[in-house]
Amino acid sequence: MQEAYGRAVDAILEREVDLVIHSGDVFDSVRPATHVIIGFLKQTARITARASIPYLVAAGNHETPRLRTTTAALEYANLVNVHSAHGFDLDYWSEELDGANVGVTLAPHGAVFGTGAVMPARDADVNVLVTHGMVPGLEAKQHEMGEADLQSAMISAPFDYIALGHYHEFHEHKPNAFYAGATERFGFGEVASKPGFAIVEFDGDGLKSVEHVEIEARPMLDLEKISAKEMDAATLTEAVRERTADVDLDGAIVRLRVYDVRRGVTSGLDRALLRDLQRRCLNFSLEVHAEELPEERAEGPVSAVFGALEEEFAAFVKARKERGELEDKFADEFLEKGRGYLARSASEEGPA
Ligand SMILES: [Mn+2]
Repeated sequence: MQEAYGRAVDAILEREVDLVIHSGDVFDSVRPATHVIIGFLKQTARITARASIPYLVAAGNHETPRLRTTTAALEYANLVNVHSAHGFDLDYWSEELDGANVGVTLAPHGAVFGTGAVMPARDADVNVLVTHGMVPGLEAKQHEMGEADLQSAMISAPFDYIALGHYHEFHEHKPNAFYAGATERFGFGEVASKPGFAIVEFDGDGLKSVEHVEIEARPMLDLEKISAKEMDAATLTEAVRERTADVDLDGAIVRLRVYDVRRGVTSGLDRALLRDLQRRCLNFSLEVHAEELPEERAEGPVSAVFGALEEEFAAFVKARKERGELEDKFADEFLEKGRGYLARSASEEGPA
């Protein structure tokens, strides 16, 4: 993730922008690992400290503490002159940039609930709103626990531009409201995504243009699944070799799923072949499943990585019930209890 962010910073510096806005989920948790924080600060300092470009962040759902007393990791960003809004209130920033008074209203995840209409500042020449969540009507395959639905009252105020965060794709919601998209792909469900950021230009009449700038993403390959029903270790080794033979694996994130694998077969796989694959790929994962090759669903090879958690859980229980691993009565109770816990955890993460 750090590498992708560094490439985004390279591209941003090349474009000689006047202001950088991050619309949230800088970090994927309230307490990110130290090397993740350091990596972010190092790259961000190239924009703020070295190039003296102002940098604003409105926190997303992942990095917003549930308790007001918890310090958010985004607080560190202030050390490299980032203006970050990661609390539970709206924030306003303004500065004279290139002869125009630019006013930016930051509505972080913690301030989205309970905030109704937000109005542009009267004395700004260019008015921008930054917020994080799902816009109404967005048919997303990506759903997460604790995400916020943005109220249309908030995002229909007459801002020159609304910078939206949360959805990983570059997406136009309205002519003046866009998701910039993520700088990295986060799972096999996003194989087709184009990571990058948005360059937004203004002139005397307001918004002039919005352009998606792609950054180089590491290749992500989901190889054709193998059904190993009739295979012993030697034939499965050959099948893996065949699947990976004519593919450009170097530096890629690669997944190969094998189904119907009989007991003891994987321990006999050719270790040298696996080591070679792991060496060539940035990440090679051989997923071994004892169950049968699932039938492809109509929507294609979209993985469950970003499926709604509740759906995933229900599918998990259903599959085990059908295979006889769970007794019917227990499965139904388990499902109901689990759903209850999920709902409770979602509401605890919400407005409270
Ligand atoms: Mn988010």
